Amino acid sequence: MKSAIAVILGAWVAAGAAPAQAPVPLPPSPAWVTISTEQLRADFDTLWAVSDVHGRLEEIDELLVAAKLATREGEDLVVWNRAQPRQLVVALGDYIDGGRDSVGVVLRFDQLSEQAAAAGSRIVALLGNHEAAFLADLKTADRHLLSSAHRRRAELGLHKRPTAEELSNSEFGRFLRGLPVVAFIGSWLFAHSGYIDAKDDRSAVQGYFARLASTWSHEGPERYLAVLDPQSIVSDHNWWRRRSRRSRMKVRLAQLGLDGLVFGHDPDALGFQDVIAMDPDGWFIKVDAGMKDGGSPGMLLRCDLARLVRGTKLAMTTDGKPNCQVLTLDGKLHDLPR
Ligand SMILES: [Mn+2]
Repeated sequence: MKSAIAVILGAWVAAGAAPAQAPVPLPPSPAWVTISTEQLRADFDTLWAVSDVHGRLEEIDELLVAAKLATREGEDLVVWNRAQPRQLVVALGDYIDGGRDSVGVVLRFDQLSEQAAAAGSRIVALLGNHEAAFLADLKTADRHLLSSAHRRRAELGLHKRPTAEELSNSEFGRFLRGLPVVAFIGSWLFAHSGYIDAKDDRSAVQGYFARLASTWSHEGPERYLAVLDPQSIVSDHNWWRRRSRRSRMKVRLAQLGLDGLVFGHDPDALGFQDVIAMDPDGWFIKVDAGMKDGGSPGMLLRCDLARLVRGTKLAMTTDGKPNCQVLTLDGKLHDLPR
């Protein structure tokens, strides 16, 4: 017969007093960036996210200036604000296609990433399906992308009317080929679509990411073809529509020690059109604000790390209230809709 102490001890362990499973037991890979909660707390004060800028250079410049992440040094020159250290900005992909300056947007993130790193901040730029489509098959480059390359030819070191291949071999292509697919930041996953197409058990979820890393170890078009699969973590649309899928996503995230997902890709995700929003349970934040078709002039997710960090985890809410806010072009902060 079990002693009373063993029963109490069993209940205590089951209640979660056992040592927590280490979050994200995944080996390093160029397919992802990992920033632990400890590292977050040591290096940053603010976590920002933006998604689906889609060639809208003027809008993203204005937003970054409104957020004081960048300053304007001329009509077409925006640089990282060196007076604002300890900022972590996650860009969730789809820099190109839509607005008229796709190449300008990519070069802006490229330059700002370097300037931010030199000034005690960091930009983590992730891959979107539009970049993957270009890198998988240069023939998909449309005339808007190529005319944006033509206008930016001096910066790219290219001659008049560059081809998609020349664009791919320029700094534009070099930056895009360096983009990882996902970021594990604290206890949250960041990815363009975010959908994890795996069974719910721990080994299936770990195997899913092991396969992604193995695909990513081969450079070349096949890695981009893989993430263009309609069920991939970069390309899946509308997974968030069904409650059953949302609950299974929570299970899969929990298998990695995670408790949140930040994603873009669908401007109507979670039932909110063209605004950054959170689901009522506080597990998902969608960042696509519909810049592609001009649904909004864009907005930034802003999270104060002092509010967010709880031990080794990040908390989306405090007493049911969202911990992050939304910054609009006028520089004002708003409550996150849910
Ligand atoms: Mn997309």
